[in-house]
Amino acid sequence: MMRRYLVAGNWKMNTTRESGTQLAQALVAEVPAENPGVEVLVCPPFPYLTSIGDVVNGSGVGFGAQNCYHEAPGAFTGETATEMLTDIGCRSVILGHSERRHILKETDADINLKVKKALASGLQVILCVGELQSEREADQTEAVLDTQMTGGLDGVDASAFDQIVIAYEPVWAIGTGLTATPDQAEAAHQYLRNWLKDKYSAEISDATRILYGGSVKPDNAQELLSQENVDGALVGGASLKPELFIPIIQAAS
Ligand code: G2H
Repeated sequence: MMRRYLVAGNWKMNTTRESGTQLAQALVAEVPAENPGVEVLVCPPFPYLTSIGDVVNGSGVGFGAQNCYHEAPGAFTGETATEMLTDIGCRSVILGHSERRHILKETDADINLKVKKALASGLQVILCVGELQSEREADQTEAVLDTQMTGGLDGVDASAFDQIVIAYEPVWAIGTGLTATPDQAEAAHQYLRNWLKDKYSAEISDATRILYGGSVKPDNAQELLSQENVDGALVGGASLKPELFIPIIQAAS
């Protein structure tokens, strides 16, 4: 099965209104409006979602959020409802990123509530999973991925999988300059694809995109993306510079 690549930029808590606008404009100028081989997405911080959404509107670049809350709009100070995201034309949300798991202490149960709410609102969910260095060294990588997949997708019906993307992000490779070798990435992606087959179906396993994230750069993108089970990249630091992000998109094209 041919899976369409997805290259998503996770801007994290970076950019200003002006620098984010310039970055989005540079991408819009380079990314073809029709790009059947690769879907391109940027995920700016919440305050800039609307303005970046305006910049990319009608282009080949989509925009997504980096988080959401699981409740409907109401008295939840400081949170952002999925209804607000869809209201501004946002079509995707990153959930379960390791920075939210490890710094903000989100649990698999928290993430699962958000996953189900985002799916119910029609958003594409990029569910991040990945092991710590200590877990890899203890040979626990597959056990960690199993726990995070099982917890994050608890109660999620097979019919929702056209909205689900998995991102494998080994925590030890995030923002550290360390990258999983193509073989290490491929092995984890293969595990995740088999997991989907065992828990859901061969069709879902074949069709679901599994992205790699963790210090993806122009010089390692090609080799990572050429692995059979790597269907794109979730890019942090290198997504903040057009001269780095555009070659990564081109490597997927
Ligand atoms: C992993 C990745 C993007 P970076 O967090 O989600 O960031 O490419 O900076 O390692």
